[in-house]
Amino acid sequence: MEKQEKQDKKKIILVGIDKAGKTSIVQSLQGIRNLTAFNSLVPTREFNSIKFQAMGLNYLILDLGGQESYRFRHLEKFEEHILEASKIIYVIDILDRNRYNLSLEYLEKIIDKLKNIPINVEISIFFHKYDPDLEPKIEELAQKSMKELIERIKVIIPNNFNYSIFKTSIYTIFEKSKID
Ligand SMILES: Nc1nc2c(ncn2[C@@H]2O[C@H](COP(=O)(O)OP(=O)(O)OP(=O)(O)O)[C@@H](O)[C@H]2O)c(=O)[nH]1
Ligand SMILES: [Mg+2]
Repeated sequence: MEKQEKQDKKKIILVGIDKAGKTSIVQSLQGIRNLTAFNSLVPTREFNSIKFQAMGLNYLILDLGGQESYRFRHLEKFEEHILEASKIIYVIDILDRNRYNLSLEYLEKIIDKLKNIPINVEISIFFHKYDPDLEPKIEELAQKSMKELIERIKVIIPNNFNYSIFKTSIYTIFEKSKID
């Protein structure tokens, strides 16, 4: 049972291979909507820990750098990272088909770690960069990829784990109105 006083504090772990879009998602959650900021992002070194408030909740987000050299270290320290976390978000770049295998291998390693940690953590999987304005051909490919990925993820994550899959994009809330 979760303690009452902990309910206003949420720790979230963001993980996935490099360039998946994790840091962009954090900026987006923080309300940074400046396109230049997204474009000038550099790979996260080691990890970033970000605190912010939204809708009356205090969030602590651990954004784990996804470059190869960090991935190994994060796995080694996973017990530490996951401590008191209520959610893990695993980010997969839906447009990066060539690296699906790599991304799923990393996901599998994380799930293996979780199997040995007695913690009840929600898992969200983001099929990210599913932008609202994808070209029809790319969109069609993305649809197919999603189905394939969902099947593969079912094999990786045991049935008794609590997980959900989402399509995401940092551009989703972008709106334009015709004024002339
Ligand atoms: N089209 C598109 N590009 C995105 C989206 N989110 C992020 N990007 C781009 O993806 C690239 C990588 O984004 P980052 O947020 O730095 O990726 P990361 O997962 O933090 O990478 P590491 O820190 O190396 O692990 C950047 O050029 C972003 O602009 C999205 O929703 N759609
Ligand atoms: Mg990053």
